[in-house]
Amino acid sequence: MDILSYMGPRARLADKALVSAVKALPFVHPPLRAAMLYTLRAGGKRIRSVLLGASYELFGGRYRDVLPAACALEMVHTYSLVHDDLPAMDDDDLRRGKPACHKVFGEAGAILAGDALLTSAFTVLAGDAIRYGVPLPAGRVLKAAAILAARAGASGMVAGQSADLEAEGFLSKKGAPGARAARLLGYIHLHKTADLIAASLEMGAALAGASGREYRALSGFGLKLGLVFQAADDILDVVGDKRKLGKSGSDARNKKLTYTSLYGVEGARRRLRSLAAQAKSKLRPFGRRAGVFYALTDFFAERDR
Ligand code: GRG
Repeated sequence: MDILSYMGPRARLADKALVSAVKALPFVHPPLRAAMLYTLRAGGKRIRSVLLGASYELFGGRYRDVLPAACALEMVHTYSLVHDDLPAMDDDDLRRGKPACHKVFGEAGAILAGDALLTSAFTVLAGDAIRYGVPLPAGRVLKAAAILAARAGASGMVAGQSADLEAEGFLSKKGAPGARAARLLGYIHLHKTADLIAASLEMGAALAGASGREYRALSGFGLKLGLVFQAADDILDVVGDKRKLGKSGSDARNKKLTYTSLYGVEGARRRLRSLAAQAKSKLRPFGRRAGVFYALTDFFAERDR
C-alpha cells in the first residue's frame, strides 16, 4: 500500500475542514481568531485525523462523516503544541516551520489561542452533530467527546506534560536509579503522546459503533503506536533534519528524559522496532482488513519529519 497517497488527501481534507470550523465559530474576537488560525494553518501532518478516519473506515464508514471529530482532535493537539512552546514550558521559537504562536501573538495571545482551541474543539465535535444532524447517533458522539476529554485531560496528556516538566534535569541528578528513570519515561510517553494517538483510534471506533472487543484491540494498538511515534520523535530530535521537522529540537537543551537520553540512539532504535512489532500484534483480530494500520505503523517508525 502507498501510505502517502492514502494519507495525503485525508490530511488535506482535515486542513480545509479545520479552517472552516474555526471560521464558523460565532462572535470570536478577531485577534483571537487570527491566533487560533495561525498555528492550524501552519500545517501539521494531521496524523491524528487520518488515524481517526482509518478507524472509522475499518467498520465501513466514510471519513467525511467524522471530519468534525477529526477537527476536534486536531484542535486539541494544536492547543497542546501552542502551550508547549511557551516560555514557561519548552520555550521553543519555531513550530511547524514558522515562528511559534507566542512569538507572533505574545504570551497572553498564545495562552488564549490554546484555551480557545481546546474549548472550541468540543463545540465542533458536539455542536456540529446537533446543528447539522450529522448522520451519527448522539450517544456515539457523546462517547467520542468523553474519550477526547479523558485522554487529553488531567489523567491523560496534561498528566504527561506535568511529569515531563517535573523530569527536566532528572538525568543530571546524581545517583538517579535507572529503573526509576525508565518508569518515569514510560509514564511521560504514555500520557504526553500515546493517550492522544489512542484517542484517535478509540474515537473512530466509538463513532462507528465497534464492539467492545474491537474497541479494546484498537485502543491497545493506539497506545503502542503512540509509543512508536514518540520513540521516532526522540530519535529525530537528535539526528533529524531540523528544516524538515520545522522545529528546533529542544530536548537536550531542556535536559529532557527521552528514549535517546536514557538508551542512546541505537538503544532507542531497538526499542522502536520492538514497539512497532507489539503494535502490529494488537491488530490480529482484524486480519487483512487492518492493512492500512500495518502500513501506518511502518510510516510512523520510519518517518523523517
Ligand atoms: C501543553 C498540556 C500540554 C501538553 C503538551 C504535545 C505536547 C504535550 C508536547 C509537545 C512536545 C512533544 C514532543 C510532544 C509529544 C507528542 C508529539 C510528538 C507531538 C508532535 O506531533 P506531530 O508530529 O505534530 O503530529 P504536527 O505538527 O505534525 O501536528
